Amino acid sequence: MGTWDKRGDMVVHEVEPYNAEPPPGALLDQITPLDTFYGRNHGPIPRIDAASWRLRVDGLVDRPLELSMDELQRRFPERTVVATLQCAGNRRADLMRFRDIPGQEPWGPGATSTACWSGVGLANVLAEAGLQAQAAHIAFTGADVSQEAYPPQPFGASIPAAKATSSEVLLAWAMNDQALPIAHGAPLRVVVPGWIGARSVKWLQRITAQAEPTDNYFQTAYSVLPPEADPHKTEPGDGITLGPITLHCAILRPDEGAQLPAGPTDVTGFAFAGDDRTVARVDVSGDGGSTWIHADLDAPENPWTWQHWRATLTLPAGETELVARAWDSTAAVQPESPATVWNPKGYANNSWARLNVTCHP
Ligand code: MTE
Ligand code: MO
Repeated sequence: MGTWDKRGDMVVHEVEPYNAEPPPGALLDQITPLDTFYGRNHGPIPRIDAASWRLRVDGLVDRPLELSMDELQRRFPERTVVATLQCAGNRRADLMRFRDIPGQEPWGPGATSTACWSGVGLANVLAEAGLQAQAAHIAFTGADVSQEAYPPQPFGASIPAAKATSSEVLLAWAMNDQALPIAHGAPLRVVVPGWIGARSVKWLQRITAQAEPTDNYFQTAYSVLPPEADPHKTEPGDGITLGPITLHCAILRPDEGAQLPAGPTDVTGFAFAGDDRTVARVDVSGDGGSTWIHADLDAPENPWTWQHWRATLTLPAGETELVARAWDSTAAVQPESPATVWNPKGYANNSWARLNVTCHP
């Protein structure tokens, strides 16, 4: 196995920095194996000496901290949370088919995966530092320097203090009961359940409490711009900065382009509501969206984890479009088409999942 220790059938969008997603059929398990978990990187993996590594906590706090891994593990209770990570660029390829998005990776539906994360609650560490009243945002800085930013800078993000002090946000050193792999942010990464992957900063070095969101390049880079905007000539504030994930779903089986016998066909996928919502219903169609049946939907494990679903459709001979759409606990439903949600950087495509199969009599 190479540096990335990934399975052989990953869809690799970029080798350096490594950007790859598993094929949809590999996401049927509730917990994604480490060798299958998607990877999204903006720069080379930083070299960190675990022995001399320290986490700094500073800014608008009463007691700035500097913690070794040993101190983190001894001073705070360990916590485990199952959570789905999802890149904001997931399913960009479907937006690109509607209208091109130059210079961005054509992610399919696999830029998402679920792990069982262990570490300490960010809330506990912030409580130890003593957040001051004006500390409305918590900023994270990683150790990797990205050339995508001008001038090059470490990857960073921030989240509002209200989210940062909720029980589900972790500083994680383990993934699926194993040491966090270097590729996924060792020695320590942030996990912000229900929010876009870009806020879960890997190779964490520093946590800063501040009055405003971070001015790190990647905070506003992950924004939905109006369709007419030129992504190279935008000012901070031109777009909607992404935080909570939007309701979406994916069809995992059958495969795109599959040749199947006509008749009863099992269709499987997942749906994910994002933020602290859950999925309430998934509709599945075997005729391009003319008629629908309700899928059998798994109960939510918690609000931050995908829910798998399955349905049996009776498919006629010939070419057929399978469609799935999810509804969430607020009764919101996914938009029908990529045309509605197209944006210049290709984020947050949550239009109905569609896939073509051919059935023989
Ligand atoms: N953290 C750092 N330091 N550098 C990065 O490039 N990529 C972010 C986030 N955290 C990134 C990062 C993005 S865009 C996503 S979607 C997730 O990490 C991907 O996490 P994974 O590679 O563990 O799947
Ligand atoms: Mo991402």
